[in-house]
Amino acid sequence: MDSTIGRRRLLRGTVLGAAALAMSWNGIRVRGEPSSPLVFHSPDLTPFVDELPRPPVVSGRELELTATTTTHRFHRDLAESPAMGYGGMSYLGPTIEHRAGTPLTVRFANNLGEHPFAADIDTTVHGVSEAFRSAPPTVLHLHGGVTPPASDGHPERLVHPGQHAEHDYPFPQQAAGLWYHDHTMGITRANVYAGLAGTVLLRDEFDTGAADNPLGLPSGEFEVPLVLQEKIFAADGRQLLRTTPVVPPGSWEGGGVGDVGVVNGKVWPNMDVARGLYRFRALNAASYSVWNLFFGNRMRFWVIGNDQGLLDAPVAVTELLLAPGERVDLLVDFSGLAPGETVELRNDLAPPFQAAVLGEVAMELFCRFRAQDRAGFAGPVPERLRGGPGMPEALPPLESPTVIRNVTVSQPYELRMPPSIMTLNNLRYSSPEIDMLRQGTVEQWNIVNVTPDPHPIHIHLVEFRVLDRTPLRTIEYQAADPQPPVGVKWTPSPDGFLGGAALPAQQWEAGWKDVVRTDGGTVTRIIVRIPTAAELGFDPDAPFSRVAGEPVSVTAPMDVPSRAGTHPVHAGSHADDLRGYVWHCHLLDHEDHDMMLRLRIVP
Ligand SMILES: [Cu+2]
Repeated sequence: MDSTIGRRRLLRGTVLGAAALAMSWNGIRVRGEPSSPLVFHSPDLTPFVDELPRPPVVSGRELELTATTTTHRFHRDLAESPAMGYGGMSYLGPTIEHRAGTPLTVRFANNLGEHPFAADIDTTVHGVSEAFRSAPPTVLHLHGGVTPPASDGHPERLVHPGQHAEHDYPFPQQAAGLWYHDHTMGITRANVYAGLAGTVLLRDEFDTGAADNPLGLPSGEFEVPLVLQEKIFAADGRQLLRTTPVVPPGSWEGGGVGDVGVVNGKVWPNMDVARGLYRFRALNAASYSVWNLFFGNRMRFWVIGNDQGLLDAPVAVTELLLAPGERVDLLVDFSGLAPGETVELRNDLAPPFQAAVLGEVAMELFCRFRAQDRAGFAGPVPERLRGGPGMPEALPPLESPTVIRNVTVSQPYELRMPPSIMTLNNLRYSSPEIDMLRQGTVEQWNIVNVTPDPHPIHIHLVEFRVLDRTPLRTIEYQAADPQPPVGVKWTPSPDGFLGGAALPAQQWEAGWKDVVRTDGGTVTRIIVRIPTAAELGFDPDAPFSRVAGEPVSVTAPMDVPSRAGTHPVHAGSHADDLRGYVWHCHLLDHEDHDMMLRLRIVP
């Protein structure tokens, strides 16, 4: 069993770990089959007893958004759980609806009390201090927003309890389903899991969201955001951040799957639907799991858009893979159901190696739709969405890259659970080797994933297109240029180590993206367009203060409470001002430690 326990954890946690193992079995009932003694399990819960909530919609040029600690009931038969929410909600946040190209200012405030996962915070992780337990900082990131650096929600620009930050969003981009969530250095996984996430529906003159929209898409009650997550609950109703007793309390886990589906904040909810077409804006807001989504009756549905906007035309599918951070814009036709007939949204993708070795299994159910008598939206599935009259321009062909950038996704050689650290380019977050992307260029990123597991890679500010995925002869690749100790950049070219034919991007992932699923042992190629300051309307390389609410070039006090970067291994970024953006794995445990690097968009 030693080989499955983190050595770093073992040294200081053997006794604690054994105690946790024993206590977990007294306190938590096992739910269903199969079950593993190495995984926590939710109590038995009856599905479909709660109605699917629809988050309230807010809009306007100036919004206030406050993060608060709350209690939230996830299921009729569960007691209330400590949680976090935005904008007065007990969990998640309101849906922000906004017109692209019009500025939005969000006054973001931190009103958080003691962290619901205070005992689970790992202060050995980069940037995390003891104070985060009682007075958690938070950072607001608008995922997919084309946002000036000072407003992007840089993970080091912490907003502490009692503080606020102004975020300016010019949105020089097209209609898309974006989302906002916490991005705090080292505790993003805890803050998002607690509830700090919400949907943004960005509109434009084509995708207006109104009933008379020129694309003929369902709107109003027939357009529904689905914030999809999975969780584990304790018998007392508390949501559990931990997934396994193998890792002692207070230690970074590296990620694990849940055993119940949560949609818009409720466990396995029901939604009564009219017998017609619906538009679902689905988001994988989970910490760790990639899902293969499908309907229980295997009915066909249509993908009309993904992360950054609409596809040229709807793509009919019966299932699709959705990784954390990714969004899909779906049309689902319930007109074939008889009144009272039901169909579930399901998943059947088994968890990856790292979770499967603990006995973790797929979380198979999200929610149920029950057909009403009434007919609903009667319009057909549109034939085209782009490139015709009253439509946005067709997606442009892929541009030829002028820069080839090899990046690696890896964990150190070791047989342990969890790994001691996850890395991009074999570097820590604090590495001074910052990727410089030159404005106006087109880059091809060869994302070389040498782990056995999928990792969704998200790049802030830019949009990209997915080219293809090619199997990598991983062992030979690593043998030819062995991975040095963490901290030494390691990005060998995959040329000469490809192990098969390139699999082109799926038709439904052909549009503009900001997250790409990179599979284990695979080279994923994306084409990244680096925007210019003129195109953006702002300087993407402008420095900004690390202290929210203060101007650039203040003499930043070195005694800011809970100041990041105190860990001796990680103390690498102590400049007063910040600059640029980040790119990272969107598995939240991974981005916390340390699968996140800084990047700059330079002239
Ligand atoms: Cu990852």
